[in-house]
Amino acid sequence: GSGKFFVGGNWKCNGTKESISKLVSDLNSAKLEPDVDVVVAPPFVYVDLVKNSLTDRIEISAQNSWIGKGGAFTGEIRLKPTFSFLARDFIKHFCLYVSLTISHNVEQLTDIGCKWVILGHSERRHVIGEDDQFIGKKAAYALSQGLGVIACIDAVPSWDNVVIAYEPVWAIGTGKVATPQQAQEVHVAVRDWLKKNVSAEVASKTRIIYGGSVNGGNCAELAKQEDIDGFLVGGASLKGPEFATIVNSVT
Ligand code: G2H
Repeated sequence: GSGKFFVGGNWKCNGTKESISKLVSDLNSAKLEPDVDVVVAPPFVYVDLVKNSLTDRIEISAQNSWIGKGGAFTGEIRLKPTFSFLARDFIKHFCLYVSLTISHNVEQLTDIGCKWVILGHSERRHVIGEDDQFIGKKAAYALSQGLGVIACIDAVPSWDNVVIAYEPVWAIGTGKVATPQQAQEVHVAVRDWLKKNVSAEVASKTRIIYGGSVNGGNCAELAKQEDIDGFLVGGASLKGPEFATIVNSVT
């Protein structure tokens, strides 16, 4: 695999103050392998609660961000990323998240302590109707923050904080997980794509993680695959002990 194992918990649109406080306290008391990057993405309304109560061992992600500066955009959330990239080619071919680190400028997300944002989730594309162009705009805004807009991803200024998640749409929230072989095959294809379109170095360093019905029972076999560098977990990330099992499946 590439780099440090990465496990993200995407809580999606779930939880109440009560259930989230319980989840946070379970995560705070869970024993987590030290050599794994662990990130959780709470619903926006609970980000502050989570930030203030969750151990610093776990970083916080947003589940979405607006395409530009703040202003008259009812219901949207702004950020100011240090970089991003236009992932159109990927988005066309794969069900994908782009996670990127955001800067220390005081914008809403950073103001409340978010370090990551998820962009391009298929639920936002298929259910909410975000298209490649709109997702591209979000990425373009990020790029406009002093970094220039790129139309192809070989101009990404830095890949150090980019994590790519492969999620077969039929496996999202369905309980049907990809076989380790199926996932491995696609991860290799994504890595090859990076190699051809970006560089061999980026291909070997970028973490490619799997998402889609990952749980405490199937994570170990998946984690053994050479090109699976971590997971993005939905349903099972709502249960603290099970999420910890997934974090600790690092091989
Ligand atoms: C797929 C996944 C979250 P679940 O979106 O990455 O959700 O694990 O519930 O299939």
